Amino acid sequence: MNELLRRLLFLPPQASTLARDIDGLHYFVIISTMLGALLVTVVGGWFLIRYRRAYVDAHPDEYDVQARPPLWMKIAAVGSLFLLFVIWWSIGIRQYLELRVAPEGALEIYVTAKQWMWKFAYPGAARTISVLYVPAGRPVKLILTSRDVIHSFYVPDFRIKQDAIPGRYTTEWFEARSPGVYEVLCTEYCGTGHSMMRGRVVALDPGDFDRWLGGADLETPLAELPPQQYDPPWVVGQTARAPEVDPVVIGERVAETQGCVRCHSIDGTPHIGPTWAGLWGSVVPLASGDTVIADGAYLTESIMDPMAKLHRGFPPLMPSYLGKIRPAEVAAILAFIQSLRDVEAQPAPPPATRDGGAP
Ligand code: HEC
Ligand SMILES: [Cu+2]
Repeated sequence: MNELLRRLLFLPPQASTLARDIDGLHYFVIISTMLGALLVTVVGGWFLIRYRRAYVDAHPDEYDVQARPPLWMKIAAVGSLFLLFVIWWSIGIRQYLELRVAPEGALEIYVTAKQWMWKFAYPGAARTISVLYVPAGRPVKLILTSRDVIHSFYVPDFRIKQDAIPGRYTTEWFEARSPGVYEVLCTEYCGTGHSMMRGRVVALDPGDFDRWLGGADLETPLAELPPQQYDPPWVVGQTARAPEVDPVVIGERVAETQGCVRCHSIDGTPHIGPTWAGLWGSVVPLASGDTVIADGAYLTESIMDPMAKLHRGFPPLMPSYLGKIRPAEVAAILAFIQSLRDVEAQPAPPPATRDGGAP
């Protein structure tokens, strides 16, 4: 019955312990409204025929136009509506409490939403981005907040959805029934990147999860994930493994998430801003006529206060990132730019010809 209705309503798999109860309520609401609609239709139809004008006119003596419904009928009508309310309310409050109150001893994971990604912090020092690792068969409590606007953490397969609100902590909990990969969506419109604000819950075998939290390698389960759907975790701290804390890799990732690469090329092709290929250590001609060596100090200044020194031949389009990226991220970007030191740069076209013809 459950499975039939689930398929009939095109609901996703019931992958959490709560999912079935929530679907049960869903079925109850749908079935009772359908029965209600059916009742109204049948009674209305019967009235339509039984009391049609031609019949009533032909049999005036059969009708008492003064008739009023007896008291018992009024009480029954009001009473059954009230009963319906009480039944729904008691089912609802039970499920609400079950949904809201995490069981004792649930694993607590902090979730920070920001435009446009999810960050997860586990007990200990483990951190991941976009991919939430949890043990299957154990309750997990999420404590959510947002760094910017309202987002909403939604896992359709688990039937859980909760807003993440800046300056506030909200919670939700779930227990994945079995190991697997489940989709995470943001369901609060949060800006231009909203539709890309996706993630995954990877429910691991509890033993695997403990090993992962302890810093062990997890090649097998992760390798099974479809590659195009899987966003590799950025793990720092206790569970850090060499390739993931390589600042060059992090820098490249930050440059992508922050949108730097929309204006800066990394392969030397001309773009809106100066290419990063071969930039590190080069002599930069400035709009003021001076030159400057592109070292860490100059590059940091260019990111935080881009108007202070303008690269000659480029429009003053670069936005300031002061307060928008953390010092560690700046350092990672610098490491990334440094790694592009030996990439051959092509001469940047003067702005006037940029629209005129392809170089
Ligand atoms: C809207 C386009 C745009 C975006 C986005 C952008 N930049 Fe720029 N950037 C420019 C332009 C144009 C210049 C050249 C003018 C200037 O020096 O301010 C520049 C200059 C720079 C320079 C100095 C390079 C030089 O040759 O003088 C650095 C370093 C830099 N950007 C880093 C970044 C980083 C890091 C990000 C992302 C966090 C970023 N930019 C995002 C347009 C952009
Ligand atoms: Cu969002």
